[in-house]
Amino acid sequence: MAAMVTESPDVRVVRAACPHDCPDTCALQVTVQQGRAVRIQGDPDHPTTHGALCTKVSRYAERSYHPERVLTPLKRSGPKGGGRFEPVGWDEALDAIAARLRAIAARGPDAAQAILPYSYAGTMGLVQGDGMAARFFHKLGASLLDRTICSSAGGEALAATYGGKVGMHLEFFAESRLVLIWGSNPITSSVHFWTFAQQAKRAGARLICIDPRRTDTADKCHQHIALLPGTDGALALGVMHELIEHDWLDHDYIERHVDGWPALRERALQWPPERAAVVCGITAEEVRGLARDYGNTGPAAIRLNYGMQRVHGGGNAVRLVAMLPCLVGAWRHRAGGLLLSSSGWFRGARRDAWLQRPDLLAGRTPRTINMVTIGDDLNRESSPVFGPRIEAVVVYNSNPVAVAPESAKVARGFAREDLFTVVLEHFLTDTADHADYVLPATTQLEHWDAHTAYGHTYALLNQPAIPPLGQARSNAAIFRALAARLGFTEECFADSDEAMARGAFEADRVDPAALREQGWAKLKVADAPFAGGGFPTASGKAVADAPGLGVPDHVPNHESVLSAPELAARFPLAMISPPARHFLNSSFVNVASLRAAEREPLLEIHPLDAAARGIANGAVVRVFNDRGDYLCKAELSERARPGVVNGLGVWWRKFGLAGTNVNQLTHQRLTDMGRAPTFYDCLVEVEPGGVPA
Ligand SMILES: Nc1nc2c(c(=O)[nH]1)N[C@H]1C(S)=C(S)[C@@H](COP(=O)(O)OP(=O)(O)OC[C@H]3O[C@@H](n4cnc5c(=O)[nH]c(N)nc54)[C@H](O)[C@@H]3O)O[C@H]1N2
Ligand SMILES: Nc1nc2c(c(=O)[nH]1)N[C@H]1C(S)=C(S)[C@@H](COP(=O)(O)OP(=O)(O)OC[C@H]3O[C@@H](n4cnc5c(=O)[nH]c(N)nc54)[C@H](O)[C@@H]3O)O[C@H]1N2
Ligand SMILES: [Mo]
Repeated sequence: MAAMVTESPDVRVVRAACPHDCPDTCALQVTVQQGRAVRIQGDPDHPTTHGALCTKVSRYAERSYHPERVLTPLKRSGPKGGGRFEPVGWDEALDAIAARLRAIAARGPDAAQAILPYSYAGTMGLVQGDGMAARFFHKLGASLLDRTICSSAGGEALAATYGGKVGMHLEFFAESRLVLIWGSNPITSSVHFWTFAQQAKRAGARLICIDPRRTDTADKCHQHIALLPGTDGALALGVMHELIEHDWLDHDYIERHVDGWPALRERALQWPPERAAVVCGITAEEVRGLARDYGNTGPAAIRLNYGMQRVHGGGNAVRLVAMLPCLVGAWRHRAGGLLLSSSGWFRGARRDAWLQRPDLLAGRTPRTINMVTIGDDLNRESSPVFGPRIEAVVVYNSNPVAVAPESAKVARGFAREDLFTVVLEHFLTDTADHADYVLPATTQLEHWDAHTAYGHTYALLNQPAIPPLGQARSNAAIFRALAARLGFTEECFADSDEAMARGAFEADRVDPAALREQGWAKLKVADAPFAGGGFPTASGKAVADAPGLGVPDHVPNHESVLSAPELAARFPLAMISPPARHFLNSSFVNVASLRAAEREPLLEIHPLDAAARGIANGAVVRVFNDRGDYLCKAELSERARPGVVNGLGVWWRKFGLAGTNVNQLTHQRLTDMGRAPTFYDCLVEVEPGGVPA
């Protein structure tokens, strides 16, 4: 077995993979001394990890050995939502959970739909994510979950344009001459991309950041275009207008490899820079300058990220930006093109049907619940349209009470006395506080897994470094035990975690020997995958005018000064809530060293907006709209542009000054494509004061 890099009687190094929801998916080396994981490092040989880790994951041991880890099954001992529990044995907990699920499912042919699994990307592992869990819920006939909370607007837009979530190789950004960092803050949220961008910069490339917030990344680029949230589609159209006017187009590439350009060209001609500038809240010269740079500097690469698609028009905006590299022929070069996600390259390499076994539905078609609207859906009664009221929720790899929009409704739903809630967790999160049973889950140091990535093209294997702490069990082990109690006899319910991890990939696409020996294996993807077209669409061309969708356009926010003037009269500030550097969504908020680095929940507000409201730096402010209020500290800062406030990070509600976080203010309306959330499409007002509860 090649699990170890080096071995001595009491020190060994185990090859692992970072489980977190991040484009970088790092290859890890875990040093274990006398049975304890003492150091987590990046694999120096892995081409994109290159031996470096982010601050958060270099503290992964601190998180795993955290004194507040849940290490035994817990049963609720106080009022619902109160977070009071008593330890119980595994058998007692599993018997009670199985009995409750069985009773619901036994009521009739489709009755199991009243059970909802709720999960996202606490781990991105194929085994501890939707592996054994998916098999279990498919067999049970539970409601299906539309897993939309992050990337589905952009994902569907890429699929409509390129035929899948495919793009440039991360490594080749180092050779680009112009890098647009668009809706992305890589110094915070994908630091390994930033390494390649810096290499390009040192070699003379120009870096332009397109982001409403002046992020730490924006500070280090040559130019920052601080557009209003949700206006990227207008900016892309303005740029296209200039590419056409000045004939900075690659006609040959367009002719051969783009479908529907004439119709998009007509649309773009309606967007002179002056029009785009008004919508974007920037100058026409900024639009012209961006087009001039993009039309005349090659190879040009766009690092698009999901930050720009969390608004009503997110899908259309991604379709528009994704057309840009086709118009200038940037795809001809390996250092040109665009990267939003690389996960589509793994299509066919991952053995999804074997891992998840959708065939266990056996012809049943349970309803699908959108995870974004969990706030409304938990509070719905049975109806012919909705189906049965949700009676049981099993949460794993997610913290919906903190991360889902409009959290007052989410918390109210989870506080329902008649709802049966099971949460598989490492910690007593805001969601776990609402459970009837909390089941202790293992961390990545304690279980097997297999990983794909969405920011590079390497598959990874995670080997356990230490045995499970306390009584923790892996998600897969927990669902295996529940399956046994429910009498599920299919052989797949006996597969071990290790067997699932080792069997996760097609051997002809992901080299099993490389996975075994070095912990990772590269997919075969051409260096310049679309140099000669060959997009994975039906026509093999990039699609500008898609059947059923038409030509993309700028779609205004649900909530903005231009699109909702009456609402804006009461709530004139646009709020975005991008990631905090030392947290990962709501993970790591309880790691003392990382929380200390983020200090406290805060709102960045431009000094002019603060002065107009009598708000002093460091003052407690009330941020509010019709959905609720959020108390935090004001930080007067030019990181916020006038008219836009930045409420960073996803804090746990219980660490908030008044028991809420930014999602108290966000709403459940969806994007134009992909049924996704619109976290950054949100109007608020801010006032001084508000006494912390
Ligand atoms: N440290 C840290 N790293 C993370 C995460 C985290 O929470 N913390 N989250 C992880 C997850 S889940 C994901 S999905 C990935 C990527 O997650 P993303 O949310 O794409 O993260 P960022 O790269 O920070 O990009 C968001 C940037 O978009 C900007 N933005 C907001 N609205 C708009 C807009 O309308 N237009 C434009 N152009 N920009 C806008 C924000 O100000 C922010 O700087 O990162 C992952 N990495
Ligand atoms: N306002 C606002 N809200 C947002 C965002 C934003 O930018 N602004 N970002 C959104 C985005 S991009 C995303 S992806 C979502 C993320 O939402 P989630 O996927 O819910 O992410 P986390 O908040 O990190 O919660 C993951 C939980 O899984 C647990 N976990 C980790 N590993 C395991 C395991 O192996 N087993 C079990 N049982 N549990 C495990 C962790 O302890 C953690 O509590 O949040 C979204 N919410
Ligand atoms: Mo995400």
